[in-house]
Amino acid sequence: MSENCTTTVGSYLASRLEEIGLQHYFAVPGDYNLVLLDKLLENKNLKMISCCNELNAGYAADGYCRATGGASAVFVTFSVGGLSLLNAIAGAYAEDLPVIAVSGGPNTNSEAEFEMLHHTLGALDYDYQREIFSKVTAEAVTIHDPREAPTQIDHAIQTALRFRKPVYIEIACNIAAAVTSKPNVRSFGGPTASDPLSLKAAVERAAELLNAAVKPVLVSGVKLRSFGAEANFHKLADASGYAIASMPNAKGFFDEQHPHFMGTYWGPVGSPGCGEIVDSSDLCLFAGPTFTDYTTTGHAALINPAKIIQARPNSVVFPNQTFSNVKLAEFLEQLATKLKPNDASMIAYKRIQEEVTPLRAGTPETPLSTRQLFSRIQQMLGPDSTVIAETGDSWFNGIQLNLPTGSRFEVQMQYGSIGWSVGATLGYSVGAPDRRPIALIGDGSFQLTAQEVSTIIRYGLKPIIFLINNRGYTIEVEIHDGPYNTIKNWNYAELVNVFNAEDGHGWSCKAGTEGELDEAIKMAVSHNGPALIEVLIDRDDCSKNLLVWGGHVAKNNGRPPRIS
Ligand code: DPX
Ligand code: MG
Repeated sequence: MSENCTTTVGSYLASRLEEIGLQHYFAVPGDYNLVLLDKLLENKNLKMISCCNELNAGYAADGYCRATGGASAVFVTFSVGGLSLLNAIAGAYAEDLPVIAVSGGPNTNSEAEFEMLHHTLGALDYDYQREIFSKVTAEAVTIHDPREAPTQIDHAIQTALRFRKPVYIEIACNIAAAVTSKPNVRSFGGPTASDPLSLKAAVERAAELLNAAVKPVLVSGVKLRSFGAEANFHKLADASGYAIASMPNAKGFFDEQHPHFMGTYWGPVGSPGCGEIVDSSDLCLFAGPTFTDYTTTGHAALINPAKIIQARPNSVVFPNQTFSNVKLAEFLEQLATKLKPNDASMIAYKRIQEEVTPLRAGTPETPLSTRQLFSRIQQMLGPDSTVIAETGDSWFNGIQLNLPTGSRFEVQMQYGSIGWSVGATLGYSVGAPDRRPIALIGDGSFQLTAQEVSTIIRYGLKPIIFLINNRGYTIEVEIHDGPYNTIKNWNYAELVNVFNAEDGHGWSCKAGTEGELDEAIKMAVSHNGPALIEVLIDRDDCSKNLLVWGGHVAKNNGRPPRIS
């Protein structure tokens, strides 16, 4: 190869990451990826964010995808790093986030020489990490031959962007600096287009049924964002005049200030009046839904397959007909041009809509309750806020917030891995520097990934973290209680000083009363750096919705085995 058309494998990957819009990547070093990291550092348009551990780096990459709407990348060493990263990548798979997971790998000579290696299982197996990752990614490749690197890297990146799923790239440690072709001009498209015939037929069928329905309703689902269909869902909402609901894991994808927005459709724990209108509708279009035990409150939501149309990322499913290869965004956009406006469901909702009475604050000395905490958080929200709600009671309280136009909401409801939000808050803050994340994190969840607050401090990011100290795994208490739901208490607020050490600018305090909380919020909002408020909440203080939801989920988990 002549000099001007060559580069190294590591630099090739860096250039492609830059090309698809990344400005940062998350990394933990180890001897199998050090040369690769050297090559990445040579690219001055990409910034390395060094994390405390690989799981958190993976969660940060998840948060970065959510913030930018694009891909992210995370770099780890072999096995000890990779297998620690695995859970976060499984989460990204479940949540449709294109995280590019890159691991250093054994020297290409090791296999040929039957060499036993450190950090491995102590067996002559060099492929197990790729095999394991192949279960939680859309593509998993190992690069051993630098001449193949461009094809393998491009294919993996294209797969991540097209299918909105993570991919795994393993680069042998002696290949990262090996010579390969420079990246050549090409495009990396997102999801492919629909089959035109199928799209047309699906749109016509949907329009025919919806235009004939008496009280049609629209519900937004979680796949809308990953598959680039949020804007077209808004177009459809405007064109149809129907009442609109959001599924809980799609909160924030549809403007909650839209005049036709009813609230969250979540079975018995949904917004008052909303479930009644959806369930009594004669035809409901769900756009990008997932009907799981969690999103349907243990299947207590009355989803009647005979009365719904499901627009999925790649197909449209009618009560007794399916159209394949129809892309969600295209379907919604075309349907918007074909619907007759019909506000019958909205009129019905208005008749039963409940007035929201604002909660009156107590005295400054009143011990803090979850309700008062969330009424204060409600007042903090503006168009540049993003609420990041960890698994736990934060889901139920967070989902009840009324989001102003522009504000966003993040939840990992499909995967629900506690500790996610600390890393995700880091990655989100890096990916969206103009927004101010407000993270709602329970004490139990925080204990899994707490050290990543140190990285938030290290890079001078500015999230506000509410650390909700209710002395236990309260959501589990409501599903099924036992001694395992009590956790060791920590002085959470003091951790910020531990992580600040000599050069950090994190701020923190504890708040046990309403007055202390008001003071703490003022300080946190004006602090030009990360802030953590540890709020002291009674162990039994949880939202009514958690109690109801926990009962339904427990019943669903408790179904007896079918032994014939
Ligand atoms: C567990 C959950 O303190 O929140 O509001 O007190 O419930 P609440 P905390 O953060 O506790 C969370 C806890 C233990 N789930 O109640 S939701 C099981 C679980 C999980 N993910 C992982 N391990 C265990 N969801 C990684
Ligand atoms: Mg707790």
